[in-house]
Amino acid sequence: MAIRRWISTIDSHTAGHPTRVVTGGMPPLHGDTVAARCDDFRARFDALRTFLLHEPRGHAAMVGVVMTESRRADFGAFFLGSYKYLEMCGHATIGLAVTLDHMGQIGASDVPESSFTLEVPAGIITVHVRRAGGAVAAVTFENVPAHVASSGVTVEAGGVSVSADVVWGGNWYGLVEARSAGVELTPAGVSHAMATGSALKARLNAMISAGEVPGVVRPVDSILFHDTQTDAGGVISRQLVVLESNKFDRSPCGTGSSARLAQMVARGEIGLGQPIRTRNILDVDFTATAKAVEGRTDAIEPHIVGLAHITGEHRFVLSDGDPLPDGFLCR
Ligand code: PYC
Repeated sequence: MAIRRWISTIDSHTAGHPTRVVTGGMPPLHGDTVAARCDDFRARFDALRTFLLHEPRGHAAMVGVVMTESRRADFGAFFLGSYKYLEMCGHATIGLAVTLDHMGQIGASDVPESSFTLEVPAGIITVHVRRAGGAVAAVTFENVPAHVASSGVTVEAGGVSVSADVVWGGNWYGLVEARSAGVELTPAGVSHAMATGSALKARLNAMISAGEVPGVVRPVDSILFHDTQTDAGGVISRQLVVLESNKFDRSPCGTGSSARLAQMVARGEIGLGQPIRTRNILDVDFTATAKAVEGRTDAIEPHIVGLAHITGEHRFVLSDGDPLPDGFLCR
């Protein structure tokens, strides 16, 4: 069998959502910043994204991370989605931190905590890895500032009429109360949530491009459905992020949790420094805390804590005569 291409990866999952970190086989990229290198990759090598993320090597929910040199931080990385490039990705940042630890790149396993800065297209973030008993026990990332851009936008689509807040958390989100959309935040409710969420996203984005949503110019990447609960441990935001009609975030979503923090602080539902738990439909939590941003009252700095687990090490190849070299996705 003649091999025309190979790419090696280390895969992990963060609260159920997959991350595929590329460890070998990528071409050199041009650009002074990580955002510029991501643009270069997109212009010249987008077929590598679909090769790695689409079927038969991946699937709609797969997220990839390409590491690249940074002149401003300890590491540089950009995020590949199955449909688009992401400016920031929280679950994949946690997956990357655990992968770097697995590769021995961020300190010895008996060191209780290692920290590094990471340049991503959205900006520079700080990541802390806490270890216990020689293994990673928690990863915290201090995200780019999050803010509410517009609140109380009425969106009618998918058979429902809801009120959405448009919020930046490293990606753009439309935040919708799950109950108001008839969405159930359980594994059994996922198909209905994806149909309703993708219809709401399409309608909200049509409103944004028509200039009907004051203060918002960029389309939302996802709809985040949420419900608030409390228990003896405090506030829980149960949530489900719908990215596309066939794609939802299995994790509580790092950038979505950041957006949710900004919304809850803006509404006075939580205070700065008050940790909440953001919980996915599989009952796995992140801990999320809003911190103040110096010189800004309209934004918060989200600190998100979670954990990832390595699932495999791969060497993906393209063999001669493969009829689907770029992979495929079916909606
Ligand atoms: O965790 O930020 C996140 C994320 C975005 C898309 C998928 N996961």
